[in-house]
Amino acid sequence: MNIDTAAVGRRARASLVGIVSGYAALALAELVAALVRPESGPVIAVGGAAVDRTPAGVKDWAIRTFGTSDKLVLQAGILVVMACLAAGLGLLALRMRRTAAAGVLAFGVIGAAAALSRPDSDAYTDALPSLLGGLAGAVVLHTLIGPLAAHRTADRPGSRPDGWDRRRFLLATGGVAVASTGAGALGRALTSAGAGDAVASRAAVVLPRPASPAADVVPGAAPRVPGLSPFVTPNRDFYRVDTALVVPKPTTDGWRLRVHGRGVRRELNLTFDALLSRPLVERDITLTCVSNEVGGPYVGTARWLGVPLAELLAEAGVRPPSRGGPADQLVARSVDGMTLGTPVEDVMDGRDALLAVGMNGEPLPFDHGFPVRMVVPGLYGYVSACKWIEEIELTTFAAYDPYWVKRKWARRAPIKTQARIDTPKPFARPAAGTVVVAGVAWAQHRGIDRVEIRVDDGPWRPAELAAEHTRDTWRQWSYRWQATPGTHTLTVRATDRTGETQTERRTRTIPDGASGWHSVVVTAG
Ligand SMILES: Nc1nc2c(c(=O)[nH]1)N[C@H]1C(S)=C(S)[C@@H](COP(=O)(O)O)O[C@H]1N2
Ligand SMILES: [Mo]
Repeated sequence: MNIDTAAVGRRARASLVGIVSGYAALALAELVAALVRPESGPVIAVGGAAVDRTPAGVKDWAIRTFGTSDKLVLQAGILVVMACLAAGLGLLALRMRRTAAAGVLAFGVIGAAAALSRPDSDAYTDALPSLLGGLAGAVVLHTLIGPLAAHRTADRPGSRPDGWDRRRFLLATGGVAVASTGAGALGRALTSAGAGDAVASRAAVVLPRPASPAADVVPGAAPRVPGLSPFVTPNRDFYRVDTALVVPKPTTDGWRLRVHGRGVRRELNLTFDALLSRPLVERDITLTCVSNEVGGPYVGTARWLGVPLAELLAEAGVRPPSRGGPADQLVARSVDGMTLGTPVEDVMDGRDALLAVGMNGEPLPFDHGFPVRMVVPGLYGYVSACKWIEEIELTTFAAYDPYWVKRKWARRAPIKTQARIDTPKPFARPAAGTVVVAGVAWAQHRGIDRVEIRVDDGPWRPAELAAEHTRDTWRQWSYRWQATPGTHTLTVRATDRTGETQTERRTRTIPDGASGWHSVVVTAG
């Protein structure tokens, strides 16, 4: 067989030209995005648009499978797909130079459309990075492919002679790659300089002392059992769930909170300083994500410092529906365009609904909503815990569906009572004899009354409950198990203060949170 090595080499070079064109497009887009708005760059725009359109089930799977690195996996995936498409366009360019260049431009148009479709996009300039990047990529492809394409048609009159210069090809291609890297790096540098302002802004925040401090967590509420989650979750370990591919980095200077809508008699427009100058309260509250599977990790407790939201609403003239107010839904909007809807009644019923500025003694971390977020005890995060908040609109459930509700999640979602076994871990091999089984149980704002353990199909036995800190926090429990050699299934269930015991029925997380009992299988030996 006779392999045409020249043809193979030409195709390889054409693919390379395609990839370099794509790279040039992305790099220039990155630079333009740094000047326009970092989130308007094509990878973030396409990734974000994909997140917006992902069916709830797939998103749930992604969160489950990749955890907090789901976003990195998504971006890496986009880059791999783009590289393949670019190589394909390079090959196509050998035969159809103009069509392939138009293809690169078309991807720029798709990126621009994605950028404009994002909820946080409010200016047509968001289309610029992808459009200019696409244009640059098209020009690069058209130019670099020229000599390679000419080779094919060298016998046609007027075209370049055969034997196109390898050195010139490498110089041109390498030159474009180097220039692109420079443009991309400049873009990155500009973007992180912008983020630097936010870092300085956060570092400059001095949190006032609370007018109403949280009670100390008594030792009885936080027993020391190896393997048991700490009662207060450190910020660095606190779960993070959001749609933001680029963590928003607002500065306190530019931040305002607008409160408006139905039943608002006096609109509010608060600065960060105005918020901090109000009497602050400090509360320990356990947050839970509706995407948390039975036994899952998306739950944590923090000491929040913030402004009571009900007081602020009352000042604006808002009344809850039970006192004749016309709005039953509070829609919180973040700087990245997220919308979360919370029952006005819940926020104003006396519970510690907060506009939080502090988390475990420091200003909110960027990942957790700096400078201000909402926290409402008893409600899943997606219906209450708006991070990077900048607007509160009073409306009705009938008039408006926020982001997750548009995607088939429930309008109202109080947290379901749950218990989790932290230790022993699944498939652990403890020594037979006394094994301490321990974990956490939560039923925020109702309180946990009882936790029971079952070994295999035996009877339910009461676990030892740690003291209750507040009914808005989880409660720790433990159980001294006399393990006999062999493989056993440990199952836990909790009963909340309304007297309701967790149902055994396992449900998916969609539409309003998973139910069912957590169990682990261990082998004692
Ligand atoms: N702006 C914004 N706020 C948001 C979200 C989001 O995607 N964007 N996700 C919500 C969800 S689903 C949860 S569970 C909590 C998680 O808060 P955490 O990341 O600080 O743990 O934030 C909520 N607030
Ligand atoms: Mo969530």
